[in-house]
Amino acid sequence: MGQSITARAHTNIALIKYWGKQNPELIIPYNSSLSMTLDHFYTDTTVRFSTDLTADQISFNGAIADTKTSTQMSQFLDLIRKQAHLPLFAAVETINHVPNAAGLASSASGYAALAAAGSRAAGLELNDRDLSRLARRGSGSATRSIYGGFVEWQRGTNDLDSYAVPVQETVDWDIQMIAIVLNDRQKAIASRAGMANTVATSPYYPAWVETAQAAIPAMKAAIVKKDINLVGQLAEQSAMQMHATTLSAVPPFTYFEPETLQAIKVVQTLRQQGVSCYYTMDAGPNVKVICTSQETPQILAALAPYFSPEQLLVAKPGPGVSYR
Ligand code: 2P0
Repeated sequence: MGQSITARAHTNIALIKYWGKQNPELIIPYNSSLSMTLDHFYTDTTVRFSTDLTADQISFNGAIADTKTSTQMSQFLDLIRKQAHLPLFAAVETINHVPNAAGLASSASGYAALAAAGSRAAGLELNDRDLSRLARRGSGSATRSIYGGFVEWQRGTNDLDSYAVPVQETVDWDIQMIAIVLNDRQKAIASRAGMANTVATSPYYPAWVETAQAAIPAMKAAIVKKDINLVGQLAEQSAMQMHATTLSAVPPFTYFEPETLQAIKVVQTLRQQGVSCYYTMDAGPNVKVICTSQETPQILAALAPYFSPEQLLVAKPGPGVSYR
């Protein structure tokens, strides 16, 4: 019986978005991305390889995982088995401390935690760079969840040189996010299919790659300056430029819903009143507000007429992977 290892990884929200793969099998992106890891939302995953098992046993929050999830996770475990020369099945228990359907990517924290617990349980001692490369094979956004604070996923061109690096691991200035959970319906278009369609058909896609790459050094400079307004402006631009590529895809599609625009309007109005707040959104309708903790009460009050307290989740910058 192998050792049982538990790892914790936190989810992250991209400020400069990842959108599109130059290599879908290895998950090598067309553009670098830059994110903030969140404190409140994380995944705890326990992995044990065992001679007693005749198949991988995978559970989520205490229940057996569905076939699609189990298959994806088993394929990911195959990468670890191959690297460790370990021909054993694994028992995997995952507890997601990401509120149900919060519109926060649980694949980011999920695959980062699975990479960390799985590799260690298999006897591999990976450094953070190799852990980031491994997590990348599960889900692109997981590449960044190895580190805390602000993190850059350097796109690279192949399996060896596409990984995340810390930009600012300890965030000692006032920046946080309010996640506005607009609805918990299943996404109409999964991000994986959405980005593939965009890469293949949007005439704006080459411009997306160029502008996203140019935004990375600008965002890093804004983080070094601890300039919330510059960080927010650049993040907002990146999000809307990404969403413009979906509108220009053939056939066109969008993740916007009416409530998305309602939330954006509240943020814009607050900003006109002098509040430093900016919006971003991912492959779903939910809006995340980038702001200071100081102004958060005022922003929550402005959102209150439209959204219930349960729909408004506040998160500060969080840490990288740890072992329990
Ligand atoms: C991001 N998103 O940078 C971007 C912005 C959504 C929009 O990464 O196919 O689950 O597993 O690599 O990482 C969500 O997509 O996609 C995502 P795969 P992933 O956070």
